[in-house]
Amino acid sequence: GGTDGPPPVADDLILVSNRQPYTHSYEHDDAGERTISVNRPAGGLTAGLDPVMQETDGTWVAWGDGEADADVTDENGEVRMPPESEAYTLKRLWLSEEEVEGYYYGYSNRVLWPLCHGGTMKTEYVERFWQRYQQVNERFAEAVAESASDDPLVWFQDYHFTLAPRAVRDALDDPFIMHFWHITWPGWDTFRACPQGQQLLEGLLGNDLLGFHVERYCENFLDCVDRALEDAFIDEEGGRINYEGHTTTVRAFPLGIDAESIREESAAADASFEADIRSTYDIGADTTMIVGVDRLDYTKGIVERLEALERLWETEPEYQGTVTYVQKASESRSLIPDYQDLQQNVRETIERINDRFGTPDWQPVVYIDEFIPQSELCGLYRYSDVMLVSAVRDGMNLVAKEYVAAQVDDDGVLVLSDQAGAHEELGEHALTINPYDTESFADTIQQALAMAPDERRDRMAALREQVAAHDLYAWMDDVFATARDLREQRDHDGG
Ligand code: GDG
Repeated sequence: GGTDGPPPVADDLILVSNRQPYTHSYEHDDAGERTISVNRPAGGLTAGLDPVMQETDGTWVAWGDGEADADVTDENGEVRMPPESEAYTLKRLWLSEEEVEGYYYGYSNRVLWPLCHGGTMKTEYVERFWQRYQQVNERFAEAVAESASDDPLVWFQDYHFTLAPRAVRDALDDPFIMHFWHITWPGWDTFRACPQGQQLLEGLLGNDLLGFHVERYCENFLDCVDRALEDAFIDEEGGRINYEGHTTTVRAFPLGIDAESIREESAAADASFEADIRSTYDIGADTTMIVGVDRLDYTKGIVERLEALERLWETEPEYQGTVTYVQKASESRSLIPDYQDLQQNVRETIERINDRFGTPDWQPVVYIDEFIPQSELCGLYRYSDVMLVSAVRDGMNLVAKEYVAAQVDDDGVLVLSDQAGAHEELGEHALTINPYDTESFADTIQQALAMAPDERRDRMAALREQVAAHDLYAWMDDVFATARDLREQRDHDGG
């Protein structure tokens, strides 16, 4: 094709994600009148994709929830968003209680989530989970097909939609479909335990482009396809799979963050903000602050981290009374028993540590379980001397990157698990740990606490450069440029 300037992302972009960018809720004003208010995307990928959608006048398909959501949509579940510009269509799908239980809590989070993170012992192959997962994927695929024009670019997000890409391909005439997989892809020896493995792979091979965070997940995926699907042709070097006459390109696109906005919010959090945090959580002015920020999930290695800290306070008593660990943990998927067990385990471990070492003037571990606004989170990052990321397995881990972007004074130290995708990019300048190796993890925390200011600055400056250069917008450019190339190639090769 011709090259006159950057082509638009797509004329007809259809984005599909489980979570929606905007939710509606009822409020009561002073006069007692019921009004509907809109909640906007708080940050991360959703906030980043919203302006892309506004630019392209596409459709965003997602799970709509609640009466206020239903109140503002038409009979097709559609509403123009955002309210002030009505730039694109948000298409909401209503899920029944059974669908939510089976598709979301069931197959997505009790099968695919543990399976992909290597936890085959946590997977629960309940027949109705799978049935409802198939049913909901079918419904999302139908919604996409209804919204599509002649030449759509369909973009699926994450593991909730393994089957929909193939269904969309079957329903439309040569659509361009891509998918970004936000979690790890396991090796064959783990994946082969899944009874629905073949259908999952076939569903994903409905895509033209399939993205993962890092190269290793791409390799794992190719290997799984190679072993599970006899008729697949694999070009390992080019990352291409041909299956039943259709080609899927598999590529690594490490997701970045909006580093600039984190930097700004962090810079805006001044010394009085630090004093506020310390007084709110009763942390002495001279006490060193270590921080951890996670969704309360068994993949994040929270208990492993607490055990390493316990060992540090035990073997290096000079850190008793001088170092406090702040754990920000947001409750997540708490209808699932494994998550309830984790919550209890985390609380008990913290109590044990605080009982063991705590004094009237010093609490070793501070636990924050309420959601905090982005600006406060950035302040917490900035004024924490050390961040611990100890995931036992994690697709990327954006928290590690956010901490880096918030170090406007270049004086924090990142301790990072080699089991997180982020380690591929940040491992060289962070301090690496294996979350299961408690003794050496504790030593590494000590190394972080004792690091000379020069070394801290050098390491953090290198990390900040990396995170800023590979931010969310660079990621989007890369994804869309690849899609554009593949579409052009497809049009050139002819159908
Ligand atoms: C999946 C993959 C991959 C948390 N608490 C608060 C808050 N957060 C924000 C963080 C961060 C996000 O939530 C968590 O993202 P992570 O990447 O750390 O982890 P997952 O939720 O497991 O995400 C992961 C990611 O998808 C993207 O592809 O990196 O590997 O598992 O942005 O800041 N934000 C605010 N208040 C909180 O209390 N404002």
